[in-house]
Amino acid sequence: MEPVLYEKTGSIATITLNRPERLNALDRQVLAGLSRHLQDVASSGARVLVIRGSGRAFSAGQDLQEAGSGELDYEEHLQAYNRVFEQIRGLEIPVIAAVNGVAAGAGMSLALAADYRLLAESAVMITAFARIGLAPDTGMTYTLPRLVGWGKAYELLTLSPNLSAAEALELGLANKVVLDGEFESAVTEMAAAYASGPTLVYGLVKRALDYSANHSATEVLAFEASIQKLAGSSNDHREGLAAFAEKRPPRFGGN
Ligand code: LHQ
Repeated sequence: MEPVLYEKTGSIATITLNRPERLNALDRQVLAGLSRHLQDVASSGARVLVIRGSGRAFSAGQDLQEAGSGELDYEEHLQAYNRVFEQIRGLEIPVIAAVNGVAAGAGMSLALAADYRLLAESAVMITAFARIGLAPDTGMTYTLPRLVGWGKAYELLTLSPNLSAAEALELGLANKVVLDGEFESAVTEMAAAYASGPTLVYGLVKRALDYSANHSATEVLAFEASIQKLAGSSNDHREGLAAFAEKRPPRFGGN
């Protein structure tokens, strides 16, 4: 069984972590597959990527059997995780984490690396690292405080509570929570909404938010002006103006 699946339907790409019997725990093979498929996505012409898990989990994080085998040099192993984080953050198209069940440790880190998190009502988020005597990794100390604030990030990384989907939503870790029975259709609907949007602009939004995370207001203003120049000469902007004038919904081509 392939540990990571890749599928492209129209302009929607989907990567599925596929070790359901291990709650989609991440090992070297999974990380290599994930990285390869993220590479495929970048050149596929897809306009949105969905990352999800098979079975009842999103991902339980690092495979603890592999971690316990004594074969891993953690610093070296983290390069594989870091590459995946950088690949997700480097994609210009929206990345939706479709969190169908538990997301723990580096599994939660992957969900936080995505641009939009859609959770099933029964999903659970657990930072998990400190529970097994580990420090956070895979970008969680970058994403988590930016999503929930410094103090809450400290609390979640030290006490490692099981966060329900409702709690995740309240904290800003989830963008949307839907009933378990409506999860599949909600994922498809959200992916389709992004895939028919002004994809070029979505890429610029991602760059601008990344940029604003560590630049001054003056620098951010200049960056905004530079990307607006790009957006302003896009087909989608022309289409947006035409649709407004003609009082009809826009048909964005993503360019
Ligand atoms: C698993 C796992 C798993 C293997 C469930 N591995 N089998 C770390 C080290 C090195 C460098 C890089 O970075 C990292 C980062 C990290 O990700 S550290 C955090 C690692 N993850 C965890 O500590 C979470 C461990 N799992 C759990 O605490 C529970 O399984 C959760 C809360 C996720 C789910 O609990 P349950 O719903 O009660 O399921 P379960 O525990 O019964 O798990 C089902 C099966 O999946 C079970 O196998 P079995 O043969 O007994 O049916 C588990 O052993 C297996 N499994 N997580 N990470």
